[in-house]
Amino acid sequence: MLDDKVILFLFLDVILIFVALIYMGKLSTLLLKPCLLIDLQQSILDGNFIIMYQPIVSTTNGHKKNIYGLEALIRWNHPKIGLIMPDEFIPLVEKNNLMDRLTDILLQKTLNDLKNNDIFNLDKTQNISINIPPSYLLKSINIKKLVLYRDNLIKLNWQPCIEITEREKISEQVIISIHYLRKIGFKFSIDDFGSGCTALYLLQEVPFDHLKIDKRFIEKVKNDNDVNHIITTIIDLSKKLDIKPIVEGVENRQQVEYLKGNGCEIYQGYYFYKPLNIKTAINEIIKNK
Ligand code: G
Ligand code: MN
Repeated sequence: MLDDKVILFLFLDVILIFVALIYMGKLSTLLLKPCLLIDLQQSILDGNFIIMYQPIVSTTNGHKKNIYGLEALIRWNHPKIGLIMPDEFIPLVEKNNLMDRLTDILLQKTLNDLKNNDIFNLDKTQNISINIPPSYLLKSINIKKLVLYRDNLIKLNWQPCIEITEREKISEQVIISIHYLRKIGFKFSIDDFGSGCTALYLLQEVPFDHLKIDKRFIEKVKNDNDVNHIITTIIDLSKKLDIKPIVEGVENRQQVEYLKGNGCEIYQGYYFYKPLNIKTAINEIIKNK
């Protein structure tokens, strides 16, 4: 028989675990996990997602914050948990074949935001980057939708750029779609470069406009004396291929110094801007024009 003291200790242990989970912000997600798929399906029907816009910054003309474009980033606005980051819910979306539906929501909401916050008084076209998984480009219906989005975005003075993630393999059919979409006016970035399934030959097959160097490489640069052969080699390679590199996840001045020293000119990361709501993002573009 367990005596009272042991029971009390066990009880305290359980409480401690709960406190630790609450502290780590994991409890709500864990308790709700079994319902998450149902909630996700419902949220997709209801469009319970919001789009944040992270400025991408160029230092080509010496300005500290010359905005080069915005990346549209989706967040799940869960009715009970609140905002959930893509890293936490995209695996569930992928596992349940809901990626096309989510991409439709991302495109639709981004277009709506840009329609409702126009930039007509700016004389320059701005870049809008949208994350699209390779599998989306396999279906002709999706290509037709993208053509319409291109028309609408260009009318609003936005140059659409598709960020193709390399989490999935990029098949021959996807390469054909990329060539077509590029021909009709989309720009293309290869996203999270170096972290996924990219075969180097792809850089030869597809004329990408940008190569986004994954933030995991940048994390390693702690000061401007750190030598990161992978970053410098990727920058060299992309320049030789005439693809402009964009460095993701820049969080401090030392990283910028180091990257500038190695010839990088376009950056994205908390050091410059966190993801912003559409109004703030557009205000920043106007302020920096
Ligand atoms: O894979 P992709 O590049 O689309 O991912 C962008 C994600 O990275 C976004 O969710 C964004 O919030 C996050 N992010 C953007 N800038 C930084 C940064 O400087 N540091 C970290 N850790 N994450 C960032
Ligand atoms: Mn991206």
